[in-house]
Amino acid sequence: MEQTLVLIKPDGVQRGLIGEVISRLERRGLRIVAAKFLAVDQKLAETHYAIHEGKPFYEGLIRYITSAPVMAMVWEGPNAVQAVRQTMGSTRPTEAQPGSIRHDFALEVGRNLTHASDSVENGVEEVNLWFNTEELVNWARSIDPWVFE
Ligand code: D4T
Repeated sequence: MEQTLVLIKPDGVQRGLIGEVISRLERRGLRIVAAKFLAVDQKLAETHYAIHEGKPFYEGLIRYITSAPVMAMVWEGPNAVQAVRQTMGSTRPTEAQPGSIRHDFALEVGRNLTHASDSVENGVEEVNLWFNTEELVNWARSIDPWVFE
């Protein structure tokens, strides 16, 4: 089953939106596999955002993600990467579709509430970066046949 990493970033945590984000992913039909609430250290932040090193927003991005705790989760489902990105909305909240999380709760790209893996390959890599194998729960939901075709 396809898996994706979801982060509720410091602004989402501070604004009390953990429940809202989880609720939307649950309602969509995605299945939660792992979750932990943690303070992100400099090393994890730099590894996670290594691709953006050198860009003008990089320093601010590292300060932001390490500024308060985050809720890190793994979600799975058919086309989980695409489904979760759609539920989050475009990176720039003012370009996000109405009904998406970033449209409904955010205004600025540097305070866009959540992170979600942007490809299946990055999903695998990011899940391995943020979680140990034993933290991933392999389970079947009783409603799975009503959500997964
Ligand atoms: P994340 O990785 O946080 O889910 O965001 P996206 O996958 O949607 O977008 P991204 O990798 O292009 O950007 C990573 C992160 O950097 C912030 N950012 C981005 C910023 O502060 N200013 C910018 O101009 C851009 C492009 C927001 C998300």
